[in-house]
Amino acid sequence: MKTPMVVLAALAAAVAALAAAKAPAPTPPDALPPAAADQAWRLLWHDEFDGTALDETKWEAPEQKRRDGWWTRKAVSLDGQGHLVIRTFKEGDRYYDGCVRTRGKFEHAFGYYVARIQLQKQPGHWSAFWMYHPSVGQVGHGGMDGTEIDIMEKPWIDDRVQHALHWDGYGKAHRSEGHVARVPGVMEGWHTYSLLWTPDEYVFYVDGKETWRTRGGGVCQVPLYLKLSDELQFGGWAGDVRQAALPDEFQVDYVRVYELVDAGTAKPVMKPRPLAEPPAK
Ligand SMILES: [Ca+2]
Repeated sequence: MKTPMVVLAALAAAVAALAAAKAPAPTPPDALPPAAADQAWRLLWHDEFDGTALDETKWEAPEQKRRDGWWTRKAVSLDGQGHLVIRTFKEGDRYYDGCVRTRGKFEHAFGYYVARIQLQKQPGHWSAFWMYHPSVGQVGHGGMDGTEIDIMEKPWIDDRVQHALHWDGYGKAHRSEGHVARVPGVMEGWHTYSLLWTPDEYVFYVDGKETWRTRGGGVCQVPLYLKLSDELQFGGWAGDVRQAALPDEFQVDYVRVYELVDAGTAKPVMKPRPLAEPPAK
């Protein structure tokens, strides 16, 4: 029995190496966190936003009222130069913006999640790169059974970037943790926003530099889907969109998800921990 298993393992490793060699490395390359000697990062899912139409095998663009505006598919486009564009605009009496999400198409736990984004210019609305699943609404087990992970929220048109976690729903049991990082120059040009999510902790980065590390909520152990969204309000967190010179937009160069695998077998190494109640305060 021993020899075939060894042969199979070697074959699996060879196939994994071949697959890795065949897939062109995305550009620009990502500064991935260091992996252990016997482990490697594998690109699991990505969209480079090439072409002229949103890839609907990967994303859906919901249409609904959202805060003081409306999410519309008309706000979501590809520019033909490799970028997703999410616009904020006024038409008639209504303010519109957009959202894309991988609900039901790509849902995953753990790994390294990165998006390269050029932010909006105007006040009154906020861009965000985040992860969500309705399991966030489950009260109990802290955030282990579902956590909203806000990798980047940008309600301010200055150097501040927010990272945040929300769990146990959004009602009385709601809990959250957040951190505001200062990133000089973040409003200009392209920047990456990323998350290392392991079963034990979250590490947040801007431009590959660590900005926050936490175990908030006990760390989510279940899959979440990806969201890129804009939200607007008539006064509030980001200000008043009625004061903004519209249209405005933010752009996304790519979203990539890497998983940590065994360098020999190419099998994922990060496994969920059993759910537990958070310690009593
Ligand atoms: Ca919970």
